[in-house]
Amino acid sequence: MKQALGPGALLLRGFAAAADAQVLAGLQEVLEQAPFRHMITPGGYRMSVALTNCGSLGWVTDRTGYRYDAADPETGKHWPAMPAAFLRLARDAAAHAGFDAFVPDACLVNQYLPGARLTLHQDKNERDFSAPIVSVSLGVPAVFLFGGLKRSDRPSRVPLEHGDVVVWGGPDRLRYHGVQPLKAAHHYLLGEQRINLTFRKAG
Ligand code: MD3
Ligand code: FE
Repeated sequence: MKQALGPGALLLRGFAAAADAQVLAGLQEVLEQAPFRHMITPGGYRMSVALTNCGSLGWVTDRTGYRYDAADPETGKHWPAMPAAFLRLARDAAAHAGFDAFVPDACLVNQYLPGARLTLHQDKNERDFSAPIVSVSLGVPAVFLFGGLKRSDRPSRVPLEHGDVVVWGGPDRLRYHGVQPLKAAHHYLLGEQRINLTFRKAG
């Protein structure tokens, strides 16, 4: 089922559910090479969300700022390759939203445990804002905050559940967004965690 969240934001409820086992197998391979870790923001705070990356570029933050980097700062090695099941899912979801031939070069994997959250922010470290962003939610449900072009615009609340996919593009690409603190719950495949895969064309 397709639901428009804005002129360029399409929610595909349950789109990833059929492929969840393949996606989670791909995630295990990524985590063996690049485990979840808590990064430090430029302001000096430890993120409550733990993260890792796969693909040729990964999103990283430290005291010097936010950026995309080909290397994992923990090891100095390249990020793991994007699993085939990840690429397929991102490409198929983008195509359903009208973006043909979406080939992401970066997949940020966020891990939320109870209490973890993402404060309102914009994604603007990418080179090309014309490419969409595809976001895949797995595990424990969360409340997504979808704001406006100003931080002060009151966000709407969108519940996101296991298998939900959102494709963001065009006029909604620079909207503020965040995730409310995760409520404790259990998911039969993922236990206490929520995982979000965010596919981007970053380079
Ligand atoms: C709306 N992650 O890592 S991506 C992030 O659930 C991030 O972990 C969210 O925001 C999460 O930066 C979901 C959803 C997303 C991404 C880009 C957007 C929503 C967006 C750009 C514009 C508007
Ligand atoms: Fe974001």
